[in-house]
Amino acid sequence: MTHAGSDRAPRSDGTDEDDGDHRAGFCALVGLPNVGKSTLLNALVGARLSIVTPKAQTTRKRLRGIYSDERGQIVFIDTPGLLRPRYALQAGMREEAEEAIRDPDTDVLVYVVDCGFPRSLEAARDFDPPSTAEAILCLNKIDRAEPAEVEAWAAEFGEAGWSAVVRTRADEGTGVEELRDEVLERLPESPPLYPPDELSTATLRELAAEAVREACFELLEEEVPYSVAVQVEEFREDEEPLYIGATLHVERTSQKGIVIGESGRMIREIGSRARPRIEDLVGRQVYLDIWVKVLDNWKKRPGALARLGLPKPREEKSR
Ligand SMILES: Nc1nc2c(ncn2[C@@H]2O[C@H](COP(=O)(O)OP(=O)(O)O)[C@@H](O)[C@H]2O)c(=O)[nH]1
Ligand SMILES: [Mg+2]
Repeated sequence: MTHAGSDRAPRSDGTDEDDGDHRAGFCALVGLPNVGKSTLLNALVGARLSIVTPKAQTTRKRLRGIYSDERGQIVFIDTPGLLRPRYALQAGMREEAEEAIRDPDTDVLVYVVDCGFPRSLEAARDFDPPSTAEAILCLNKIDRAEPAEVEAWAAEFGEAGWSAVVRTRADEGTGVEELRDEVLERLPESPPLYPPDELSTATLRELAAEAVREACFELLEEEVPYSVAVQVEEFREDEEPLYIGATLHVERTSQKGIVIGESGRMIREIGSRARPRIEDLVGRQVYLDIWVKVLDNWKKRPGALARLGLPKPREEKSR
């Protein structure tokens, strides 16, 4: 595809009237848990916005990452994995993903599969894309299958009516540029939707809270990180270093002890992992203060989920 104006200097004020063939729109990344959606979002945007861990179900709500160049702007939407919900938080997570799929504003849908996870290929075969969006199939984790197999799947899905099939290895950035190009050329002509220097619609507070949660997933075991919700209560930009006060909510008293650790060792380790990541995002030094509190069974209580700003099921039956 050629761009008449591609050698034109990018405008940063977003008020360019001569937009030519500039494109802009929304692209949702969807698929089963753990297939690499958040890794892709970060690679596509070129910033560490979304939590990536080897553990499934770490993404709890939609997160927007924005990519802009002189050809156009893509607002990528990372979503929770399409899982079978077992409690209120998971029901809300599932609805988050489904809303992104059905949303008439979603121009392009990227359905992500893990080449080393047969069930995700099965799920792609069963997936029924909405008529409102163009659907691209992304064969991710190509390193986890034989090249001949990947080839065969690419042919199979190509014939099955997907608008495009792209092969990626998201953790190393392979194929990411091609995926971005395939998305971009399917977006409508439009001026930028957000200022081109913006990386996300999430606030720095929200991204800081996610960085703390990511450290929890790396350092805490079994069910404990799933029982953690983080809220940034104080974000004092007029102080040097930037002061961030966060509360880490757990579900039970026994978990509080684990998260704090012997003589506070664990909570200090969580803080020292999260802090440099937050500093990268805000571009300055950060003082991070973390408190641990018990919020009984918050994952199962729609009221608590709402208080924490987490998705809750829309039609919760009264109990
Ligand atoms: N081998 C391999 N691992 C990957 C690739 N892409 C992502 N991962 C890993 O897969 C795990 C899950 O990734 P994540 O992005 O959190 O998946 P999500 O649940 O779909 O958002 C992480 O450990 C990633 O590092 C890939 O292309 N190859
Ligand atoms: Mg994720």
